[in-house]
Amino acid sequence: MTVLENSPFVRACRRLEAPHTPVWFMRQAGRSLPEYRKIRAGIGMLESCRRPDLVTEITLQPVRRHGVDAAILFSDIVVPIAAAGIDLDIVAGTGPVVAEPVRAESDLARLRSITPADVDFVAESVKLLVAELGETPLIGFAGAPFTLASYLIEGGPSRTYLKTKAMMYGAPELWNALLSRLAEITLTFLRTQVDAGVSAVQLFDSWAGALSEADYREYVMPHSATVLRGLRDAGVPRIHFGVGTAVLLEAMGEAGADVVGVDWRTPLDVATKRIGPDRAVQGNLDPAILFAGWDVVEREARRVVEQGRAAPGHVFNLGHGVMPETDPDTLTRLVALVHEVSAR
Ligand code: 1CP
Repeated sequence: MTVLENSPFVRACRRLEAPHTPVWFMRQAGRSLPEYRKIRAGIGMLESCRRPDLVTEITLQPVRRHGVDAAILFSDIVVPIAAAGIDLDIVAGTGPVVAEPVRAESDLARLRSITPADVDFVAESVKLLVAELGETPLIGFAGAPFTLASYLIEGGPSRTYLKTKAMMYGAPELWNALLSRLAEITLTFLRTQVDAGVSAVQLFDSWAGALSEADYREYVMPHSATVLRGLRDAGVPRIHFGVGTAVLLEAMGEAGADVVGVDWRTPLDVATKRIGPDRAVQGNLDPAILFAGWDVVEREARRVVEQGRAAPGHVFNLGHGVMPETDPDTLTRLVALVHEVSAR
């Protein structure tokens, strides 16, 4: 095992005292960085995810620039489903687009199981990164079954998840067959990353906030639990994140998480009461705050650090990903501020 147990990030995930509140940002690698735009010029998103030299360089860029406490593997949630045989592309300015959406029983055959060999480029990237990163932990990640299913069923990004919900409520057998297959693929994808040396994993159920708690518990949670509980003995902290999940926080913890990601709508002290004493929290500065001027950023970041003290462990992050238009210097300054105001 190569889990960096003594790093502030892993210690906070495990609810142990850390020298300062660790900080990293969802989407810290990406279009906010000029060095990212330069290296990606003319290379498709999926292709860059499959090239370990590019993955390594892009993952390291925000670590060098901002001094964050963790790196996150440069990849995308649809990488394993492309490896499973689904014809898809990641279209600039849009996101994942699936050529033939999954709508019927007969479509399930196009979603095969995967073996670690199908995503060998990910294992190779992780090994290169672990060697380069030294004392900085690397976070592996995957999309959760519900969020992946939403892209497969809708065929691309959606605001309403109409077709997704129609299948979930109207064809529960097909729904459960699809989500079971996705859970199995996701578990293989995350195990491959753990075996290659990541120090933590994050399961992104970005769009689960579209559901009520009762429906989340009935139709989604069992499949996310297959993934998270399947990693119980993997030895790495498991982070479980979604957007707009105020009413789901307790269930998302129960699904088998060590750390629950919280968006900006729920203060961390309130979130902690819901999640309970057995799990750490991650979050939750509104990414839009970064556009309001430094005085506001400082005030709000101090508030997040303060409210995070109510939790048994706190990893500072944004409430969702870095917007592409963000000034990277603001992020660098924010990392230094969080370290300074939280130093013990
Ligand atoms: O060409 C580009 O630069 C396209 C933009 C881009 C990037 C940089 C996409 C398309 N994906 C990524 C990388 C990515 N995706 C990372 C990198 C690691 C890091 O955080 O630094 C991660 C963690 C993801 C995960 C991801 N992809 C999620 C979950 C996180 C979240 O933001 O909620 C989701 C929902 C996706 C789908 C996706 N891929 C890309 C886009 C624009 C989207 C969202 C589309 C939509 O709104 O539905």
